[in-house]
Amino acid sequence: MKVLLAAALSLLPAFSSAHCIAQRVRVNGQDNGQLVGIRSPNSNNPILNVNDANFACNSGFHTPVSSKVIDVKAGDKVGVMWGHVIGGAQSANDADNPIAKSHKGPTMFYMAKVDNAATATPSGLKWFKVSEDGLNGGTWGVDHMIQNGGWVDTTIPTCVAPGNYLLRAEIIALHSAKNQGQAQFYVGCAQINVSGSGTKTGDNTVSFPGAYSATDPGILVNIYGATGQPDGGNKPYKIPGPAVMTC
Ligand SMILES: [Cu+2]
Repeated sequence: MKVLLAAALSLLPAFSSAHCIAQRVRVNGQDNGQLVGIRSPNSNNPILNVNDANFACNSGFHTPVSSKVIDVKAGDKVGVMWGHVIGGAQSANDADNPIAKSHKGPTMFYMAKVDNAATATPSGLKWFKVSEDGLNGGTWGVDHMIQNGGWVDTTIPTCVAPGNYLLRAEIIALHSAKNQGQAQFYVGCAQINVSGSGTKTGDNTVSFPGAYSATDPGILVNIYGATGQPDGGNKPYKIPGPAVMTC
């Protein structure tokens, strides 16, 4: 009985306390504040189905959803902050904030042109990839996110046309991804208004859902090498989705 209880307790973090939520937006390092200009879900549970109808921007939002559209200039550095729960840490010295260290995987940003970023419906949009951080020398995008206190930054391409966009921040946690349907997708969408003199509204655009398959090599993948370390077995990791847009 005692052994069973200990076993059950040791499993608990895997179920209840390891996930994360995108919840803040900063522009050139300036934080706009919690839940401002971003659609953040109440639940930190990941999406597991690549064909989920809400794969673009998640669902179950903390309400009211912010009506703020954040002004940025093409070329600005825009960051999204991830945290274990809304507010960041769930408790003092929360080892799973911003996310459990086991949750190795890539971080990415996509953008999609919309008429009004505060009200736009995320399904049916044409998304282009702005940046990605996969596996380099044993270090994952998620490791960088943890090192940066939950923040991941991207640069708005200088050639992007002025107007409203949804900026889609994504993390894929691959610790269980050797089994199909067990890669964990974390998503949040920032609401931004880009100014500048660019003309492009995307390259290599994709749909969400639709861009990913459950058997993509970067989604159905064993990230553990022969020594049991999450180093991708020293093989290159193929980040899902299209090529990053270039100006
Ligand atoms: Cu998790």
